[in-house]
Amino acid sequence: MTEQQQAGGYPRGFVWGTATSAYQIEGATGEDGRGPSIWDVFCRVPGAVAGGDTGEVACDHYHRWREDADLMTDLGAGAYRFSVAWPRVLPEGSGRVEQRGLDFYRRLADGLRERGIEPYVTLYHWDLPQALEERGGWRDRDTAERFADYAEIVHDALGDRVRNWITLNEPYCSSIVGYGEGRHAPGAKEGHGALAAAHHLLVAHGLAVPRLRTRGDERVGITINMSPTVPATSSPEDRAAARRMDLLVNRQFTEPLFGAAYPEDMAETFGHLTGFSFRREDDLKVISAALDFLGLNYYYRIHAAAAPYAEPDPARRSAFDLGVRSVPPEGGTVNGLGWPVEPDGLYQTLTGLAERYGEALPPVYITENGYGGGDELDDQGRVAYLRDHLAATRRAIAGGVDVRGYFCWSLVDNFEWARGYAARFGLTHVDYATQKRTPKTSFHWLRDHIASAG
Ligand code: GBH
Repeated sequence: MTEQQQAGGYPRGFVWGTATSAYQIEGATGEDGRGPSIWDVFCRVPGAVAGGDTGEVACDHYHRWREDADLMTDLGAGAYRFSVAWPRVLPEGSGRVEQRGLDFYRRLADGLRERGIEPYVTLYHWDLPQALEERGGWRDRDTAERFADYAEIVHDALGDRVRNWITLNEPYCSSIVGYGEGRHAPGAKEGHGALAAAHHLLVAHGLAVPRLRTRGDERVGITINMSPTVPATSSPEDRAAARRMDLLVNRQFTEPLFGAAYPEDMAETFGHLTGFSFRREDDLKVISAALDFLGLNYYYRIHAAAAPYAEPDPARRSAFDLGVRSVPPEGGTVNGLGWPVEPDGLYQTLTGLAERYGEALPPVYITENGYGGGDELDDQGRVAYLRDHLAATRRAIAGGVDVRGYFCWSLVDNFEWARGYAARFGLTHVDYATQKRTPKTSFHWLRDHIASAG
């Protein structure tokens, strides 16, 4: 072990934390002047969310955040990644600022710092103000400009107490799942619109970067989700399918960010969706602004096989409809939601990023990784998941990848988007009837692991 490495195989100063997002935990959606977001609206669409669940109350974190911060202290975490709800700060998306919304996050950041916990603030975790969606949402370039304004407003209010900034969480989900697959808000199934959304999210990120750097001591990054794609067989058809999926989920985002280029197979894969008229000449320069870190969310690997397109007419196809079917390996381990458990995919993602982008890749923080299950307290599946993904992380570090931190998703069970409250990712169980928090076995396991890592 080198001098830089401490006991347990983690580098000196390695950051340990948990992650959450505003709509998934805060509740209090009608309080202190908050405006509606696309998720408030989407949750009311019949059949959109399992059980008809909504984020109206969620974990009531808006009122119980002190108790949740105490849980972080018990865990021994030195950092916490949370998101700011855009519609709390700007109820109409732009224009009038709601001071009470900003005050909540100032109190939260102060409460964390009093406990020795460093805030990592995500500015956008999917809760677009509904007013902006009504003007086109992420299909429209104007939303990117509005995001940069919003970023500056939050930075002005919190910049004296927050140093680590994450512009976006998972632009793949906000664009392709929201505007292409339609399983997330705003529930659209579009081709061109979903690709435009992906592009405008990247532009929004790039425009916000300089607006978050006005003090000089900030560290600015973006969080993307990555899923390595593996062809189900070695047939040329399955290999081509895996490559299309890799473009959709991964390279569409990493290439502009770290390679300052659009992937060469964009036209071949998406050309039928009426082209790329949303691109402007200087966009790549904006998008590829140098970053202080990359936030990586890793959950699973995708095993891809060629399949018939859902929509035969290419002109009417959604961006998600790529002639690919996901075929998890038979007999493989899965989590409680049926997602493949493949820690090697995390190692592969980390080493693959370092190989592909070299010096252009900033230090990496794993900003989410976790296990979805049911309401068990003795969550051995989650313990094994964390143990094995942390081992994969140490292996990547030993192999030379600059990984600086690990944030477990999630601190508490919460509103799991289209799956509602039935799917649970927490280290801490939440009884939604009483809001009682109970640390699970995995909480104690991670606490001991953090303590022994020093
Ligand atoms: C993250 O997304 C989110 O950032 C976080 O808010 C969320 O709570 C967490 O993961 C856990 O899901 O439902 O089987 O069809 C992770 C990326 C992309 C994973 C969409 C789930 C759908 C798989 N997600 N994907 S499935």
